[in-house]
Amino acid sequence: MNQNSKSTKQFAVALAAVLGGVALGSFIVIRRDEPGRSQRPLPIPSGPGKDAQRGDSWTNDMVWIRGGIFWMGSADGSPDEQPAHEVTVDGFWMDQTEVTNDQFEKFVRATGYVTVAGRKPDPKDFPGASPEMLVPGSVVFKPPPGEVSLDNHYIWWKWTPGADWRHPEGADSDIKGREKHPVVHVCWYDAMAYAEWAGKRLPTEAEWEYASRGGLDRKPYVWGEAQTPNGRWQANIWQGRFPNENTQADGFRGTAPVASFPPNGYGLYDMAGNVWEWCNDWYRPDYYASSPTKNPKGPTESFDPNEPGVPKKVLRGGSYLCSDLYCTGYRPSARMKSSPDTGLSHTGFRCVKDGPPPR
Ligand SMILES: [Ca+2]
Ligand SMILES: [Ca+2]
Repeated sequence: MNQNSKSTKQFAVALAAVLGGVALGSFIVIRRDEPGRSQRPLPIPSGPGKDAQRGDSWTNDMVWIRGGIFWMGSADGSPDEQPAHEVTVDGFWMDQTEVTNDQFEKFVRATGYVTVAGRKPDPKDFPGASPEMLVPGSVVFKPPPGEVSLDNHYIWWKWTPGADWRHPEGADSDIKGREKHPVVHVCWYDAMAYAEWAGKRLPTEAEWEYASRGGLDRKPYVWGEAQTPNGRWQANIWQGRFPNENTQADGFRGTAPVASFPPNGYGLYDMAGNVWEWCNDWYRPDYYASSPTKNPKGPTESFDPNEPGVPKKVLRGGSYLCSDLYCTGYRPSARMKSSPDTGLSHTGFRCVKDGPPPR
C-alpha cells in the first residue's frame, strides 16, 4: 500500500477500466503531482446545509431504503467483485435520480462553488507542462470516425480546455436543453461539496449496491435476469461497437434526462447506466475478502494495482459509454475507481441521507 508515493510530474491520463479483460476506455485519471494531494479535502463552501431544504420536505425526491441483508459482489464477476458475501446495511434515504444540471446549478448559484475542472491548474503542481495545458478543462469523450483498437484510450478521450459541467463537450458547448440531464465533469471533491451543502452525504459502496439491486437477490442486472426483457433496453448504455459505432438502440447517444428508463424495485432511476456515480469509499480490489459484514465503509487506504501510487474512490453503475458487447460496468456488482480529483464527461453522482424512516 502506497498512498503517498510520488506520481508523475505532469498531466497523466491513464486507462484504468479493464473489466472482463477488455479495456473499455470508460475511465480516466488526470493526476497532478503532489503526494497525498488526492486525499486532502478541498475547501467546501459553507452552505445552507439542512436549511437547503427549508420550506420543503427534506426527503423530497428521495426514497427510503429500508435496511436489510444482501449478497454483495458476484461469484463470477471480475476478481474485485469477489467473493460474493452477505452484508447488512441500515436504512437510509437516497436520491431517486442522479443529481441533475438544474440541481447542481442551484448549488453553484448559492455558494459560488467552482468545480475542480473549472479551476486553473497551478503551474507548481505541473512542472514541465506546457502553458496551453494549464487552463481549466476536463477530459471529453470524442468518438473516432472508424474502428480502432480498444487498447488505446487516448484515441477517444481528449483533454479539452474549457470543458466542465456547464460545457460538457468543451468551451463552445452548453447545457441548454439538458437541465434534467445528470451533471457531469464533477469529481469526488465536487460531489462532496454539493452533498455537504445539501445536508446529505455520498453513499457507501455497500449502500449503493444494496440500493441498486432493488430487493432482487443476486441478479446480474438491477432489473433482473435478462439484459433486454421483452426486447427493451432498461438503461442508457452504449449499443454497438465502442467507440465509433453507437446505434442508440436505447434512444440516447449521450446522457439521457434522468428517469428516462423504468425505476428499479426501490423506485430508484438510472442505477444502471447514464452516468457513473461516486461513492464515499476508497477503492481496493481485495476489500471484499475482509470487509465488515455490517455497514462496511470501505478500506482506510486505497490501492489500485493498475496505478499503485494513485489513491482512488469508488464509482458505480456504469454509463452511456458502456457497450452492450463487452462492457459489464452497468451490472450492480461492477466496481470502478478513479482519482477523487478527476471528473469526466460520464461522471456524476447522487446523494443519500440518514434520518428516520417515513411514518
Ligand atoms: Ca445510449
Ligand atoms: Ca447512473
